[in-house]
Amino acid sequence: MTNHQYFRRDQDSAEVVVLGAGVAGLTLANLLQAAGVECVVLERATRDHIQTRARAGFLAPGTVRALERHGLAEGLRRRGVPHGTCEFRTRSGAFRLDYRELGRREHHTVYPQQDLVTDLLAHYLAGGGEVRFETRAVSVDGADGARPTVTVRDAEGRPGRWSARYVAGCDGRHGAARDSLPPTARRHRRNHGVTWLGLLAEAPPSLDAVGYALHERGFAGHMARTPEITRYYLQCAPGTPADAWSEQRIWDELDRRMYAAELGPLRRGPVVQRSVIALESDVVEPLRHGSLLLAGDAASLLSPSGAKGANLAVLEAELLAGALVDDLVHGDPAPLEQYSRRCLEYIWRAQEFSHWMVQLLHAPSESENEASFEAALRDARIDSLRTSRTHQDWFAENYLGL
Ligand code: RFL
Repeated sequence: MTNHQYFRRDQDSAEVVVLGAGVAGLTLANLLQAAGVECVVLERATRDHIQTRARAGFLAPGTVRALERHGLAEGLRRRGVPHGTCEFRTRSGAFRLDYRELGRREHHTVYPQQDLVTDLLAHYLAGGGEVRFETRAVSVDGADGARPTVTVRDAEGRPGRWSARYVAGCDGRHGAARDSLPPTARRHRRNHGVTWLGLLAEAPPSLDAVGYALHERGFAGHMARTPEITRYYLQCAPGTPADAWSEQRIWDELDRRMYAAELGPLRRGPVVQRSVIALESDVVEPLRHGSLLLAGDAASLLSPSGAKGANLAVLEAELLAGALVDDLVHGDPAPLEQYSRRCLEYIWRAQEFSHWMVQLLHAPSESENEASFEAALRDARIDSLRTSRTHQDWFAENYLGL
């Protein structure tokens, strides 16, 4: 279908219009499709873009189980790699937490987010699902009525309109769903005052663990993605442009902060992707505004320190799909009425842990006077994690759970 044909009608319609073909939107669309609910996904980007956008990689056991329940885990079962160890490096040395043996004795599955998105998309399309790429939602109107509408623009800027019974805002933190919220919506925010340079290197992992390095020059992180690709993070000054550091400087700084002189050098390779990530968190409350419902990053943004965002997106999509099916197929509106409250419980638990991780990994301080106090608190926290089995069990349970 050409774009011309696509926009020929004044208004298209579907039972549920899903904004965004990310983890949340595609999980939801698959579940609705399986239950026979008519839906369409509107996605701003191209198919190629969403299938190559590297982000998360650590899937929690509950996420894997949820995807398995719905027959969406074939790819990650085949290519995902179990992972259950993290290593903390500080100026007093390194210690490992084999979290597979702690808490509930579960592990992560490392599977790149773009591969999960590719699988979810292929499954949805194979079942006859419809995704309109290069279709940007501009606004959602009439959410307080029975037929909300979504105004869209195609790649050439031509307008169109969709009407629906429900609109699922799964279009992330800068999407149209958030922009269309009524003034009664609350937004709880936190700027952690920390910035990371996020790097993807064509280099094999340098350790068989997630590496968290706490250094007086700032945090450095190491996370395996595939046998050939490793994600690194380097804390940098707020406002640093992504291309400010040369590759040489990046690797030298990573070596320094990861105590390579004492613990062994990192395996270097070309840096193939960089982004600047300001660590921010927020929560929208409530997640339902009439017939507009939020899920994923549109509902709540988590700092990537806790590796929770993609996992929450799957959990919320599953809850939302169940509630929409109950309403639209079984005529029971109660689960949809409880959707926001149920999600917010999970969201705040995840926020609490992510916030704890931010404080563990950094010693941010506005004031020179308090910097040494915060640094000492952080050392005490790390020491407790190193020595207390109770603390380690708590960590494992929260690191893996939702
Ligand atoms: P997504 O994946 O951003 O998808 C939203 C989709 O909506 C589209 N869109 C629009 N479409 C139509 N109209 C509009 N107006 C639109 N505006 C946007 C976008 O193109 C996109 O396709 O959100 P979703 O589905 O809510 O999923 C959330 C996750 O992507 C996110 O929470 C995670 O990536 C967070 N995260 C991690 N989470 C984990 O669980 N484990 C990790 O290891 C992990 N690592 C990370 C991360 C996030 C990172 N970034 C982005 C800072 C590492 C990094 C570097």
